[in-house]
Amino acid sequence: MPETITDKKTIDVCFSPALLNLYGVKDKIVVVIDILRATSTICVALAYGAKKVIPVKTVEEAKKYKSNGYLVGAERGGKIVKGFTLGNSPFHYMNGQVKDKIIVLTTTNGTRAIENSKDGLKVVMGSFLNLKVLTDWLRKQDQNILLLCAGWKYKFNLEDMFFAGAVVHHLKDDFALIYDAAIAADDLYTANKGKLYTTLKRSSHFQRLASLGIEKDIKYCLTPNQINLIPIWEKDGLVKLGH
Ligand code: 3SL
Repeated sequence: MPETITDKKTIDVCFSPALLNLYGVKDKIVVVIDILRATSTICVALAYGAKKVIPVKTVEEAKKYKSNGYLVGAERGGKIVKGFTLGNSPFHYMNGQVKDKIIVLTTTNGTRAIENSKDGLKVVMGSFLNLKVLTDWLRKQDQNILLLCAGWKYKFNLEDMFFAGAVVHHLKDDFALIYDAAIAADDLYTANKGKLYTTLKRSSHFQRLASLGIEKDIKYCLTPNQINLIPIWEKDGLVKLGH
């Protein structure tokens, strides 16, 4: 179905931020996907009362915010960056300390993908944690959608494609799949939806996090519909949609 002969809204998937220049974002809703773990953790921080999450690309920027008194999380290679007490685990943001605070976060891939998407018509965060509320909202939007997978250092990641497939799967009656990435993601999800954990177990980032002893984070991030909000970009950071 070539693009020119559909008058339906479209949904497409970009498998790496390195490919983002092939897709215009200005006229699309961009859903940033880094389910392990940045976009899951951002959902958690807002669900536990953070006012805003400001994603920053570099550790240097994060340090500046920290020295100005902000609560700052910093992760590289799956670990908390030296000198910080918060990293990118959703569990770091589940205690009272984030309530009513502005949180600053830098992660290896996720926060960079968010930065790169800022020109999107609307920019929202997707994760299994907020799958239902996200897809219900997206279905009602009258715009084309781009699902941007954060990947790992610009390389393709299976878990982000899997989640993109879940979103496509839930929306494909209302949106046209005009390019093959959306079809491939939907196929991956459809074939494996009952075995999320085992399908992703071989993936490189699952293995990376497991080798750091954080399977608890993986299990939580792969549990659908724990959170009933959508983080959306507004001015300089991510806030709860409709806050
Ligand atoms: O790459 C990222 O942005 C992170 O989500 C990676 S990690 O899960 O914190 O290792």
